[in-house]
Amino acid sequence: MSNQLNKISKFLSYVLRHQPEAIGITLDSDGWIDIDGLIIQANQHGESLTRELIEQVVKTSDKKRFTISDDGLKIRAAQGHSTRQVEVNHAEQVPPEFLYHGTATRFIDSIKKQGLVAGDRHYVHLSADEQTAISVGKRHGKPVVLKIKALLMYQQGFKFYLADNGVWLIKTVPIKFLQFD
Ligand code: HQG
Repeated sequence: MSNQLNKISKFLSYVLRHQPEAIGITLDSDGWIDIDGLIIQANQHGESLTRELIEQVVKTSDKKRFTISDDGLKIRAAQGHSTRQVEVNHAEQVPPEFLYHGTATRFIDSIKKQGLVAGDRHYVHLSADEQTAISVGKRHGKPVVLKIKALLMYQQGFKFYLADNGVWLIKTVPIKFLQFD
């Protein structure tokens, strides 16, 4: 992805996940915003945005971070929200037997005490494969992958959600469902 598109991707993450109010937009409760309205507000706040640029970012995003609605009128972040404006109605799904969480070794002591917690985000993010988990963990330091007994959790009443882009979401993972080796 070019520098220009990368910058726009960061801007879209910022306003669609975290601070829509920074450019005076309001997301609906599922996280959607009208693309034309977003472009007008972004330009008024010094971010030169066009429909073509948005479409290129959506198409080339390595993690499929953003979704354009079927009618082409709206956009939202697929997952990763922290703003209170949004509680995306992600699809509830039965998880596979195991899911993975990539983190950094420096967090392990705390995770062993508290389990996995969502922190600033609405959900803990889990991956279906270990490779993705490693790259997520690397963002924070020396990566380590935790294996989660997902199906067992589900059978015990925990709800799992699958975001538009294949990321698994859950509110919390208690220690007893985590495998550290
Ligand atoms: C850790 C990226 C201490 C947790 C990725 C993680 C993902 C604890 C960090 C998405 C803890 C939070 C999410 C505890 C959890 N004590 N640390 N009890 N419980 N943690 O960035 O999962 O590029 O909020 O292990 O690809 O790293 O944004 O979450 O290391 O999909 O599109 O607290 O973000 O996508 O960090 O990443 P984050 P994450 P984007």
